[in-house]
Amino acid sequence: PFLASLLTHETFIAGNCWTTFIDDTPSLFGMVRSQNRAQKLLAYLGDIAVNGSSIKGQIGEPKFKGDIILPTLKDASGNVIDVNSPPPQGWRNVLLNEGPEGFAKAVRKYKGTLIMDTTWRDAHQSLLATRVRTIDFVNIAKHTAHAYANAYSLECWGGATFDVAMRFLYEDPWDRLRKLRRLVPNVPFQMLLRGANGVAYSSLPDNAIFHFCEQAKRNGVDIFRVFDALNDVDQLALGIEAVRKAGGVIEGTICYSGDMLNPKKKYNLQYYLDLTDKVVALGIHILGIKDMAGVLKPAAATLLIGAIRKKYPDLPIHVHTHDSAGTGVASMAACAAAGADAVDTATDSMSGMTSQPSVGALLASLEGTEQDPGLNVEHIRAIDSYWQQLRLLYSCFEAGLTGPDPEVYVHEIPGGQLTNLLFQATQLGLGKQWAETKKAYTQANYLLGDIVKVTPTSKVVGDLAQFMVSNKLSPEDVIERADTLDFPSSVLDFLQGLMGQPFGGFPEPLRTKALRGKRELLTERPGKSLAPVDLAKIKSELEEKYSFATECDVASYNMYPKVFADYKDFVAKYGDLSVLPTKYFLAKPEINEEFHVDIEKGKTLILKLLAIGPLSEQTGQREVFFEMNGEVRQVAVDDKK
Ligand code: 3PY
Ligand code: ZN
Repeated sequence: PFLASLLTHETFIAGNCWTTFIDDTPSLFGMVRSQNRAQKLLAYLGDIAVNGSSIKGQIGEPKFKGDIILPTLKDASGNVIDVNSPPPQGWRNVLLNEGPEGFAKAVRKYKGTLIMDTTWRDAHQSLLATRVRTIDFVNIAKHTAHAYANAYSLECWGGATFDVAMRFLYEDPWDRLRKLRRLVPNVPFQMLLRGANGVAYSSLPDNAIFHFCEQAKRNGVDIFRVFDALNDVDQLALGIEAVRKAGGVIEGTICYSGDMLNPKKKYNLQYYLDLTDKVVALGIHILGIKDMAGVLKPAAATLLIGAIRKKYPDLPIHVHTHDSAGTGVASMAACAAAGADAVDTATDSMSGMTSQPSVGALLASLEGTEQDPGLNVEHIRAIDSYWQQLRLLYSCFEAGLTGPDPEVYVHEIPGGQLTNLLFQATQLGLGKQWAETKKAYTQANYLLGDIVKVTPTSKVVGDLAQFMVSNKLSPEDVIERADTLDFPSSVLDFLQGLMGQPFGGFPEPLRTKALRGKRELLTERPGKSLAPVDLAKIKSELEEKYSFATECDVASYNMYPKVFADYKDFVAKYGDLSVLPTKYFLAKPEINEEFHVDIEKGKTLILKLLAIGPLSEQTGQREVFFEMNGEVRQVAVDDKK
């Protein structure tokens, strides 16, 4: 039966995607195992009907539960564009034809400033707790391939999305990547790689990072933005080598911190120029500048990009920012004018505040200049009409941001973390708590030596700040009592050197007092002392446990062993829920409301929730009745309330 499934499978017949075919097509094995996917889906829907959603971080139900209307794109003569027709050639075609070096040269030569759209990764990571699901990207993917055909790239993978997909959305991040890749052949896909940490929060053995990057490239990533949270060049070098070996475009990245315009601050122009020299020496295709907190003011942008451009006339520069202070558009326009080749924006309704600056606002700012990014404004707006609806569908993950926070220039909290900390403080119901958290964050940063703050070092500073708030500790208290305080483990990890070496060294006497001689201090990158993982052994163990495992599964397991195992258990119980429309993933349907789920290609379930039965005192369960393709089905559900 396996061979028959294989030989008759449409992808096999079409001869597409052969390299990832087995990874790509778990349904082959599903057919063999003949799981009852429909029954599993009903078990999930029944659980939601009785107990409500249990998705972490969800508050209430979506504001908008109507049908999502897809946009219509029109050509210059007003004719509707068939988005099923092949999209125009884009920068990915340049990459496929010319390779990473040729791509980098062509980007540098291009007159305008190109756009990377972050809507599929950083924008929802920063605004909606990374909760946007695969199905909602898939539904707009073909339109996006047409509208963003001249974009530098679409950021769609990596960062927190990998972890959150499995942990909270019960989705396979690799499946998302492959599905989108098939729908968007023309625009490069970009991911965020946390250097020697891959997409995890701490260093992994080197061979796990090499293996991960190989799978990422094979399954659809083109450009890898590689950074290290302390700008530790040894940590960066490892990630860069892994991308080179995988054949990806290396966007070697420096993280921007502090305020270059203030001569009293630690990170000045000379620091960034020296760092750029070291990163360029590693052999990169593109230089990334990552302003994760949105603290690169326009004048600093002009100075920094101008200086790097002067020193490296042929080096393509790509700048990332967040709009937390409200200055993102001005800063990106300044970068463009100073010679940046690409800058980051998000679709308008997913932009602003802790997300990236608005694409529409930047296009308007660059219109009529030499830096015009060459995107069709009407198409870009049409795509945004989709995201306006999606923002409301995901309203239950909003953190309640109401406007820009120029105080970011003081506390320097990265975009995603700012939203997170605000959400947590609001949940505690204390307005005062938020002001205290921000103040403590600033103090914690200085206690730790004014470090570069981005995942995972931003978590160290955040953890210390929360520790100070909840224990009512002043900075002086922390220093004085460091030898007796029970510090969060992330703080000890950082002080030990498990996240690399900070510029200017570790803070003393805090380090010695806090560690109390109990941990061995690291002076080299942590991955150097980690034994390689036995990839073949992990694969066979996973195969034994789940009867089937791919190289992508091995990579997921290496990054997050427990999260991966929990995800697999969830799927064994409820099936692959990535096919379920989001409103039914987050909330129960109305009684008798008909809805459709494309459970697999060519197989659609037509469903209705008919009734929720009374609570049985004996079993603690309720019977939930559905109509499925015209037949009544019932499931018994534990009432957890
Ligand atoms: C991540 O590492 O997820 C980030 O977005 C850092 O900015
Ligand atoms: Zn970011």
